[in-house]
Amino acid sequence: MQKFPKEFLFGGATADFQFEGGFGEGGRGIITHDYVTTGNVDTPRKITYKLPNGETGTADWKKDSLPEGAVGYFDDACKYPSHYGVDFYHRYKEDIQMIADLGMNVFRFSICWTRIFPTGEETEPNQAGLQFYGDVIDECLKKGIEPLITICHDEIPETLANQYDGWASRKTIDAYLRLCQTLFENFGTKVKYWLTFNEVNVLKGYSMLGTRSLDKQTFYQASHHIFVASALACKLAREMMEAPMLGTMYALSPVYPLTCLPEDVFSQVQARRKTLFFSDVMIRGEYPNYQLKYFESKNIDIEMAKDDLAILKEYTLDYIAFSCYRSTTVNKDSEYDIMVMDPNPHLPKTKWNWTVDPMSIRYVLNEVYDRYQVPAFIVENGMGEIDQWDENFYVEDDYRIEYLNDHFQEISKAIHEDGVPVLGYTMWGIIDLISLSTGEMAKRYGLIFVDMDDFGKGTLNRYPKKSYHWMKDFLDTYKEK
Ligand code: BGP
Repeated sequence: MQKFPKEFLFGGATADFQFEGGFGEGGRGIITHDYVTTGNVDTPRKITYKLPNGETGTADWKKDSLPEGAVGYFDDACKYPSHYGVDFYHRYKEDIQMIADLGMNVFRFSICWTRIFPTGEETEPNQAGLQFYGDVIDECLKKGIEPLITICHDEIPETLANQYDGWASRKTIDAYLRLCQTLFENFGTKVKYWLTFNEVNVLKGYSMLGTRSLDKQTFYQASHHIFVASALACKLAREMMEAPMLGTMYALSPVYPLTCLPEDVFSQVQARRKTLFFSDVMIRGEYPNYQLKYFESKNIDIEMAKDDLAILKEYTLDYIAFSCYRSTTVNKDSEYDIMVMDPNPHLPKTKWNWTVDPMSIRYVLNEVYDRYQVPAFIVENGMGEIDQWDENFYVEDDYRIEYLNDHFQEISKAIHEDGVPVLGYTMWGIIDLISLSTGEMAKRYGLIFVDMDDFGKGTLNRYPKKSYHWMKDFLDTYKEK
């Protein structure tokens, strides 16, 4: 394998509500994810809600919309994973040290919006929240680690969701920009790499967008507001910081045609556009024709303010960031949904049906560079598995080592054989954390084992896995000094 360049950023990635804990501490307000209960592959996660007439119920947070007027609420009998995370809030020094000891030079984490603005509506930020993230940033810099900040990772303050229907309202743009301005003001001299949003192409419903309805009109209207918010964040960043790098993160695990039947191949083009539409708007700076035709055919009418299109055109992103875990297939009869797996007879799968496809990462790197000619940053990739540990909490995760090694080879080829400019790689959940899709702890991605189970029980102590030692050697050998 050809070596990764000296300036290549190699590190780990996390998200606040899956990792931080510290619920209710330091004046943190409630985010929509705080209402989502735990679950696993067999019992999908639920949102608990309350109706104006006092009735209560639960809804599947992936598939159902909440009934009219429903808002999230807490029920003591349920487990809420975001409330405990894996306690990064109290253990950040130890965690950052373990990452630094690997020889890594970047750490991706996200800001909990309500640590900074507890309801999203305040005009003055919460100092305790700023202090916490300031301390995390300083700790990273002290250890030679570049902080990579996701400003908004799939969450929204509950107040903005309940009062305004979240991103369905333009009011949320203003609230988001207040957050950006505060972050740039406080951390602008220390942080260069920013992500305006996480997986912006697969945000859905109450827990992620703060919207109660899942219909297409609401979804695309909310997405439009996010596009404008992100573009205005770029504008602000360039006014307030010296040479910031602004990206947005997209879920880009690729889709392949199931066969070479021309209809299957064209289905793939159409399926991929459902994903690339988002980066087309935010990097090329305009709504593509295929999407305008789609809106027309579905009677979707996006309400825009006078300057919106000009703003999108002018303030585009500096780089494309993406997650890539697996690949799926599509055929002429598929109802394509990026989250639904169509089988690929050539690839093995994990327990969660995620295919293992190292070449997918080279494929995506080439695809996005051909399309946009901006640098790429792989900010999520990794293998979620059920680990077994011995009495010393040692995990022999050879499957993860193989997965990572195979993916790194493909990234190296994209850099050295294809000439794609790749800024870096942050592996997802470098320290075991809670799964987004199922709320489980059992789906572990880390190089570092965390002693906690699906019900929040355990010491939360950290232990290096076999893959931790492997990664240290790998970076020592394959990263230019
Ligand atoms: C991405 C999210 C992450 C993360 C990851 C793995 O979609 O950005 O927050 O969790 O996927 O998914 P999961 O946790 O469901 O295994």
